[in-house]
Amino acid sequence: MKIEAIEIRRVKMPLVAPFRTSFGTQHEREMLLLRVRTPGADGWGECVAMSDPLYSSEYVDGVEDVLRRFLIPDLLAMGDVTANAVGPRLHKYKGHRMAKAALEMAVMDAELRNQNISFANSLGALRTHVPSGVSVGIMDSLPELLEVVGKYLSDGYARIKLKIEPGWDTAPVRAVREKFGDDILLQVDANTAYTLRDAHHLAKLDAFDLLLIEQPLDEEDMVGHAELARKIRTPICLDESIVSASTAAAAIKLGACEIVNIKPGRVGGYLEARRIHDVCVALGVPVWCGGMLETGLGRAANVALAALPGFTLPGDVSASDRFYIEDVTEPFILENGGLTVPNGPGLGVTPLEDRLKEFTLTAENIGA
Ligand code: OSB
Ligand code: MG
Repeated sequence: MKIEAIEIRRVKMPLVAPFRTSFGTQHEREMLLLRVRTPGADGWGECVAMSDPLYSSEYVDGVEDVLRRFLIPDLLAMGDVTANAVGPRLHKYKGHRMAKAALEMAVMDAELRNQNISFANSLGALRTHVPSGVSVGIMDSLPELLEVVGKYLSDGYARIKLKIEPGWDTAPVRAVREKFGDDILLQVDANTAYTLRDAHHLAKLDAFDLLLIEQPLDEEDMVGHAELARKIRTPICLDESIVSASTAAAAIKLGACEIVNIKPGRVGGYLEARRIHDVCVALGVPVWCGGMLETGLGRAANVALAALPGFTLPGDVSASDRFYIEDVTEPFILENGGLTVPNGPGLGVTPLEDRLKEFTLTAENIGA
């Protein structure tokens, strides 16, 4: 496939409510969208990097720089490009997985649209509908938390994930269990807010029958997670620490996690995400699809990935209105506790021009 140009577009979208995690509070979502222009269809990529390097080392300005200076010129110099070739071609540039993932996603979307194949089919999806979990931010009070969780449960969400940090962990979990019972699927996400010295405290969560605790310790602390796993009964799931199929295999072998959160952006793209899925299936480790406040574009691809057979736990694939009043695409709507997997060519969704314009800060074409 010949690429004529690649557009880098910076967008900013208001959030329906502030989203607080152990690493900070988001009031709006600023991100990069990429459009790969081909003689046939255009392809769309969404970069999951956030404005500040607080969840990961990557951040919007840094991603834009590495895309402009290295990744896009190198890809354009290839001439004939396929989605499968993007990762190997860019491998020599260390790290920058979120930037690479966005580029690969856009190339893959263009390629699949031109071939009339959906993301879901291309990745090997089985299901046509996936259950939705929802990620609930840290709140100012327990009553406020219970109200928000109650609303998500009445919407039909299949699983609740509570963001936790020291000082906001056992109390919110206890309150949610007391109010909504032992049957709801419940898990927590610490985003690296604890240390091994907190092991005794984290063991108090064992009483609440959680599906998992996500990323309690530092992203580089694989050995610490393995140690913690011997001290608590709640299964450990890694998010930040898993950046490739080989780190996933290492974490599992070391006993650092029993469950893996797969976020395509964090691991360099949907193709590596599928390889992690395959490794985990082979080792009997359940996976689920993480989220990064995606627009309808990233959400469409995540829903397709979440439809693969190894995704046996509900993912952070919520409806568009969890984060946005207006999405850049037609909204994803919750039906029977989940979302329908798009089956049109490529992502199966396309930005609405007016919406795109409304949210765009800057847009520039980089020519071949
Ligand atoms: O750790 O899973 C995380 C959002 C931004 C950064 C990191 C995380 C999250 C979420 C929200 O938990 C997931 C979503 O998009 O629903
Ligand atoms: Mg997480």
